[in-house]
Amino acid sequence: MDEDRRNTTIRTRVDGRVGWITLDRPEALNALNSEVAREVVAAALAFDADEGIGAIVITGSDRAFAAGADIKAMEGLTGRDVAVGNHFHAWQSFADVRTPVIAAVAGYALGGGCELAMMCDVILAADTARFGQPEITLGVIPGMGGTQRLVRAVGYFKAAELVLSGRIVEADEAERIGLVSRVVPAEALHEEAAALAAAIASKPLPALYAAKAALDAALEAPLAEGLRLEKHLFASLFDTADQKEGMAAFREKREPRFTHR
Ligand code: CO8
Repeated sequence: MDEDRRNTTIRTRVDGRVGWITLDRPEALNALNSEVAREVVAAALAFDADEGIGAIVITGSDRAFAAGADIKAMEGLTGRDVAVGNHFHAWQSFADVRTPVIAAVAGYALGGGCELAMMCDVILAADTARFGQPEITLGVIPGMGGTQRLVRAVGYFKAAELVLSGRIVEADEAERIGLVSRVVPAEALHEEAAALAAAIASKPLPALYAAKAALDAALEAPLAEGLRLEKHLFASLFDTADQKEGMAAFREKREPRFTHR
C-alpha cells in the first residue's frame, strides 16, 4: 500500500487497484469548500485516468463524512455569486468519473455531504452514520443534486419529507429507505470498503466502465434510451480481450486473468 499523500483538505493513497480519497478538514467536520471540491475532483480524475485503478473509495473521519457545504464560506454570497460560481460544475466532474466509486460513510453526511455520497455508486454506512438534507433550516435548498438524486434513491414522499423538514436519519433508517447499500459496524467500515472495492477493482475494467455508464442511464434516461445504450454497451464488450478471457476461463474451469483491455 502507498503512503498517504496529504493535500490541504484531503489525503489520498493507492492500495492495489483501489484509489482512496479521505476528506480531512476535521476543524469543520469536513465541510465542503471550493478547495475541497478542487482537490477531491483532481484526485478522482487522476484515479479515473489511471488504468491501474479499478475502484475509488471516498471517506471521511469517524465523526463526519462531510457536514455539508461550508456554511461560513457561503453565508455572504449573493445569488449572482452562486449562479456564476464554479461549485456545481466541479462536483459534476466527480459524478462523471467512469470508475466505480464507493462512499464509506461514518458520522454526519449532511447537505452537500449527503449529496456527495449520492454521487457515488455504492454507499457503505457505518452504524454511526447520519444522513440528511438540512438546508431548509438555513433558508436554502439542496444545491448539489439532492432534490433530484434523493427522489431517485428513496422515492418522492420520503425525499420530500426529508428535504422539507430537514430531518436527519440514522443508518438503519437510511438502509430501510434505500439511501445506503449496506450498514456495517463502525469499526469494520474501512475493512468492508476495502474488501468491496478490491472485489470490484478485480473485475475487467471495460465491463466496469460499461456497467457504470448503463446504471447511470437508468437514473437519467427514458427506458427505451437506457435499453438501447445497454444493448450497445453489451455488444461492444464482445470486442474486448477480457470478455474472451472471462468466458474461456469459465469453460476451462479456471480463474480468469484479466488484462483490462
Ligand atoms: N460548514 C462550515 N462549518 C461547519 C459545518 C458546515 N457545514 N458543519 C460543521 N462546521 C463546523 C462548526 O462550525 C464547528 O466549528 P467551530 O468549532 O469553529 O465553531 C465545527 O465544524 C464542529 O461543529 P459543531 O461544533 O457544530 O459540532 P456538533 O457535534 O455540535 O454538531 C452538526 C454537528 C450537527 C453536524 C453541526 O455542525 C451542523 O448542524 N452542521 C451543519 C450541517 C448543515 O446544515 N449542513 C448543510 C449545509 S448547506 C449545504 O450543504 C448546501 C449544499 C449545496 C452546495 C451547492 C454548491 C455551492
